[in-house]
Amino acid sequence: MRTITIGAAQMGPNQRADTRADIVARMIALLDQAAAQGCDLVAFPELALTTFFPRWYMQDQAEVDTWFEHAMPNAATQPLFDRARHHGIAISFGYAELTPDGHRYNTSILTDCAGQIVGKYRKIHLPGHDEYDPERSFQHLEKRYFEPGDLGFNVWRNMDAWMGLCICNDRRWPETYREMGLQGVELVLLGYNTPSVNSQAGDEGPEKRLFHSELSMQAGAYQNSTWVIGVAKGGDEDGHPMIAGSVIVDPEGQIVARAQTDGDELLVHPCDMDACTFGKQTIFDFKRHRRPEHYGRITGQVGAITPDGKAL
Ligand code: ING
Repeated sequence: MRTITIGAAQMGPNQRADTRADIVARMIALLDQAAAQGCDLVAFPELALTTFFPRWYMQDQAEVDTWFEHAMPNAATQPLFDRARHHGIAISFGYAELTPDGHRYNTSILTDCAGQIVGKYRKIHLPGHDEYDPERSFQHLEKRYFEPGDLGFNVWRNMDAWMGLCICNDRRWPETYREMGLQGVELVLLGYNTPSVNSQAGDEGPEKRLFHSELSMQAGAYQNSTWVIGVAKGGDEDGHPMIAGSVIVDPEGQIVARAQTDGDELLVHPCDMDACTFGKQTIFDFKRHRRPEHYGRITGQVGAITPDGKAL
């Protein structure tokens, strides 16, 4: 048994006016709860330190950059790293990263139990658009404010397990999990900020959004025989509702813990990393069953092309 007791630290809304200190204090409170419940690792959401600012159209880069972190850890987050190290708890969380050479990413990091960063991921699948869209009931400007991630999908050895990171929209793409599955991943940590409604299709509400969110993570877990921890930042941010629905999914795709609220809420589950092994050695023994010679389109094409040559 290689059991890691994992806390999924769902966060309620971060308002535009909230300070980093206000937000980090809430994260530390969740971390203390996790320590009291024996957690070894705690996962926080995407863009945990701020409101989901890509919903706002901004033209002044200086204003945009107020939502970004110039270093990690930094003065605002050092108390979080210090508390995690004090508890001996590994953490992961997402934030907006501004690199010293001026690149901007939607980023997530993973630490070991001593508070050292052992993994960094920059979001590859950026949803939304890059210019103001008057047709939308609200904006989703991740393509405006972030560059696509440049680090790929990686897996790191941490706490005697193979761990990987992805972020929000990445969870909807099977390639995300398979890239990590082909590295033997046993634990995928992902945060998300998912609007409760579709800005382009009024009939898609929170129920369908929650269904798609769980479907995607359950499939990814099952098809790669890995644990998947999906952690929401939910609730009403400045009048914009986001789904909650954080889950812990086991390597057979079963949801073993699910958030009941859309606020700050800690899910805790003892996750045995050895539970990944049977699936990897049988139904998803990739070396015995996969046929990459027939998968050329998956990396050879970007968009769909019908047999009569029509690009969709
Ligand atoms: N948010 C959403 C997500 O992928 C979205 C955007 C929602 C895209 C629903 C498509 C359908 O969960 C982020 N931040 O990626």
